[in-house]
Amino acid sequence: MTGKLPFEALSVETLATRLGTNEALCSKIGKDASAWKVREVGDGNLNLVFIVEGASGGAIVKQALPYVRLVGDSWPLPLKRSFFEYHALTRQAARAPGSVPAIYYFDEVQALIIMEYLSPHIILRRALIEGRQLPNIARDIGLFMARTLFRGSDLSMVTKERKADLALFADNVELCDITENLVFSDPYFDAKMNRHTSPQLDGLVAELRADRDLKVEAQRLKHLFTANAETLLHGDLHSGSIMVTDQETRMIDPEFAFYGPMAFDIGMLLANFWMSFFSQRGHEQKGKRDAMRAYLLDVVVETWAVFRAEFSHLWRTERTGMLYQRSLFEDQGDILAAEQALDDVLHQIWTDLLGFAGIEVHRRILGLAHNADFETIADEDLRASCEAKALKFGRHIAVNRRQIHSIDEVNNLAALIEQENSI
Ligand code: SR1
Ligand code: MG
Repeated sequence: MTGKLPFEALSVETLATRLGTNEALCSKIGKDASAWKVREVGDGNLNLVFIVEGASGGAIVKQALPYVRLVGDSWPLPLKRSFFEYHALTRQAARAPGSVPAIYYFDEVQALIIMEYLSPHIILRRALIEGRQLPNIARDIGLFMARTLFRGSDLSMVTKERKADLALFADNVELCDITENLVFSDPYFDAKMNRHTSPQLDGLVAELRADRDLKVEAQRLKHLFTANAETLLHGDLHSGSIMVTDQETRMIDPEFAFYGPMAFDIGMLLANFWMSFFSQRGHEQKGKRDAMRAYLLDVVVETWAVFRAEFSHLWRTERTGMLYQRSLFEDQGDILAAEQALDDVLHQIWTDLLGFAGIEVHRRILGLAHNADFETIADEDLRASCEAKALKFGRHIAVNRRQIHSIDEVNNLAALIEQENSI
């Protein structure tokens, strides 16, 4: 297939014909397209994802559709998200080597990316639902976030290059629009596509939607999201965007990439660990999950610790951008001032990530796009009880984020809410 043909959505039936002469794919999996085995495995909300296996290996073919897959063609969505995903993956590969799948080929017109087939990796969210404790995720994700967020910012980049990149990703308008509405606004009023476990959560949902402090905080965070173009974000860093084995961790799916606040990726990610924590009770039929709950809280602590340590390391060794220049600090012999500035930056990230985390919890329970952690709990009363605890937790950390000073404080709150009988 050449890049000149008009867009056509691939299918299991057509893929081998359309990509049978693609050199990048043939060189990875074998030239005999008639022997290729094709499966469509996309379980996300937006795209087609195929695993293609040939005589000498496998590859992933990911293709954007001109609409939101979850909703259908009543919600058009531009194909150019594939372009942003491709460019985000190349930057992440350079800034955090080994953390994303290798790219073999990109076709802008067909909106498709051919990339490394990660096997035997599975989606992190699935592993956590199954109760699997992965030993390296906190280290790997903490490093990924520190490296991509620091190296994509004015702390590190050449300012002209960063401004050009900012302009490039500023065009990812429709994907930002999804986040702006689905994450920050829709959960807090009866937006058309919202749903929640009903009638069990009706009362609590009404309470949250009438909560003035919460709504103001959500809009402050939305303001931060849209106005603080601090670094190149992954933009959708939840446990469904991470693939794991016991040893390895890879981040995937950065089609929501754009320049935004550092705290967004971190808050969204930690929220997904906390949601996993609150959902464990719904998955306890096959054995107690106390150890899993403890593991998840440890993962939160370690992820934040690794992020801080690596970010601090990069601050001390790679601060070559226009912000907090060494000429003002270290070069004047004032190392302590540089450390004070680092503390200040980390403190701001901390405060904001709690807000983003709280809002992410709410939107996964009240909005359009729910997550499997809760959705796979078949008993609706049990699911609602898990969700109610998560909602309460999310509200507390979003509204009180400026008064919360440590990750242990947040984890203690989660543990206390989990032990409450009344919800
Ligand atoms: C309509 S898209 C809904 C959600 O799916 C993606 O994975 C993002 O999280 C988005 O918010
Ligand atoms: Mg995705």
